[in-house]
Amino acid sequence: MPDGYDYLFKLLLIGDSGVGKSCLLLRFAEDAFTDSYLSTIGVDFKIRTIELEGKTIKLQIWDTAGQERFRTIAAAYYRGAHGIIVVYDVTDNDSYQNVKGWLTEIDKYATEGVHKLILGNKADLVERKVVQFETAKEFADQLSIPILETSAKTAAGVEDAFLAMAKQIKESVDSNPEPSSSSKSGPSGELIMFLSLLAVISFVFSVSVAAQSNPTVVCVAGQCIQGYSNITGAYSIPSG
Ligand SMILES: Nc1nc2c(ncn2[C@@H]2O[C@H](COP(=O)(O)OP(=O)(O)O)[C@@H](O)[C@H]2O)c(=O)[nH]1
Ligand SMILES: [Mg+2]
Repeated sequence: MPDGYDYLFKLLLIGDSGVGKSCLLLRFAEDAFTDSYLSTIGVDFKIRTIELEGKTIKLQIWDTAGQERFRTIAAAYYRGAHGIIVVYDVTDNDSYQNVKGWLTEIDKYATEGVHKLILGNKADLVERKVVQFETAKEFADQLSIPILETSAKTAAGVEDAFLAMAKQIKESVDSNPEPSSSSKSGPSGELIMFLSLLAVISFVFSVSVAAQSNPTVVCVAGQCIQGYSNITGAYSIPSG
């Protein structure tokens, strides 16, 4: 058992800004709550180890910033996640309407077969509630995505939500044993980085070779273009 655990699952929290992602993480990882906004810059993570069905599961939970400008940062984290939790605020209909958009982001960036969970947070604000659970549940059922209501403030449902996600992932890992429980299908981020770097190096190399003789043809990854090197050695592609 590596480092005292049987499984390592990476989870990701996404959803609009202000729905309570950081508070949910704080509640689950440290059993604490704050009334102030927790400013999240890009991504941040917390770890909590749980016991489930006699096994020790280490949950590494990544928190993202919901702002549009950070979406590209978050995208890289979708790929490594075993489970993604989409959070909306039950007092904010826009945040619920945007769940669809967040699910699209998952389809775009996450590994196929990633486990999903929708959470309607701030369930303690009963008087201000505008998104009814039945409505949200109907939507989630159509997509076969589990849904729960939580309150990071009172802690209601929070433990259940993360445990449900861990259970879902464990069942799937147990029924499809992979070389490592924490491995995912598809190339790793590191491999993609390495291949991109290789492509850049080979391009720079081809261009510098091309600069020696002009005009010439440069081929990168099977794509060939004809161009001319100018006096400074910079490479230019002829127009037309
Ligand atoms: N009443 C209530 N307020 C909450 C709850 N969760 C978060 N908040 C408040 O909502 C605001 C935004 O929370 P935060 O976790 O920073 O949202 P994030 O942008 O999604 O990470 C803060 O003022 C929190 O105190 C909750 O369950 N109930
Ligand atoms: Mg936050």
